[in-house]
Amino acid sequence: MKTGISIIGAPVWLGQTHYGTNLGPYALRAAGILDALTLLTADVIDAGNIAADTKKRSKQRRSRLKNLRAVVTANEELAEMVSLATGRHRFPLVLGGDHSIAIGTLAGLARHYHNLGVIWYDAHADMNTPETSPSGNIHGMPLAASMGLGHPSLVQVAGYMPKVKPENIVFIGIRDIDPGERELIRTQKIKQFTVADINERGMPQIIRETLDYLLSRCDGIHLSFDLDGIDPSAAPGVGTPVPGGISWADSLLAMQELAHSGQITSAEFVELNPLLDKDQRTTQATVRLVSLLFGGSAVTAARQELPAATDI
Ligand code: B3U
Ligand code: MN
Ligand code: MN
Repeated sequence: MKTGISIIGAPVWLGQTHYGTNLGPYALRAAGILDALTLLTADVIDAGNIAADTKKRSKQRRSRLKNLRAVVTANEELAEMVSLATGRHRFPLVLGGDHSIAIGTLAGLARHYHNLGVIWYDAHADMNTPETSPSGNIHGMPLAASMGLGHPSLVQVAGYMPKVKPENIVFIGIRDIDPGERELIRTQKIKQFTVADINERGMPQIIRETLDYLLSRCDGIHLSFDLDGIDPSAAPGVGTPVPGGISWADSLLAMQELAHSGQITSAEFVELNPLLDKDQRTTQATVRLVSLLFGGSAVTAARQELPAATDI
């Protein structure tokens, strides 16, 4: 049983090339994520942000990986904060940041679980290695690194490897997959649900199948929610939008079904870029999704979008 929620901000953008994902935690706090959660569960702590300087590009010529040193430093620190919260039996809720921060989140979590399950809600598989990456962006590599594949300093964050086993991963919504990633998914037999599967069977059923699959072998389940998993029409504020995504309605259903199960033990919401957003839609969407994940009703979530009293 988790005793409360610990919010941890990871303002990182150097895992990709669009400045702005580092502003995600600030935008979400400004949009009232703390109040929204406190209404649902009294015990919410804002643990603040990782302190690492994540603004400066690291000078590292000759490396295929962009900003390797800065990304590793941020993730080492994040791993410690996540581990601390988990060790206190709290629910770590990590606010990104680009998806490279999953390396630190998973490194902090997996110390506490024998078989950590991971739901990877994303347009991308994030399973590239330095050899297969088309971009050199580390946000396309966190899942491979967490499985023990890739650059030694990514693989060894928090001093051990691997963090996640392939049979404990479920992809939901992936649709932009590089050849090397496709090969890994195939050879490692990683479970995946596409948008077509969701349309065919309905999101509640997909979530039930996901949980059945993971619960048979896992002692904790982490939700790694990349906002670009959602269709860009509902979540435009991301650096790499991919059309044909999961609908907004299905994303709400996914959170409700996960909340209903009571099985999620940690979560992170990543890739929100407030500078690329339209009318704060993606920021607001994230607050609604997080609220639903913690048992908020769709009505409560909708109420957060009403104008302030002074505007009426
Ligand atoms: N798979 C590509 C693109 C990408 C991955 N994650 C995002 N984009 N958000 C890569 O660069 O690895
Ligand atoms: Mn991702
Ligand atoms: Mn993505």
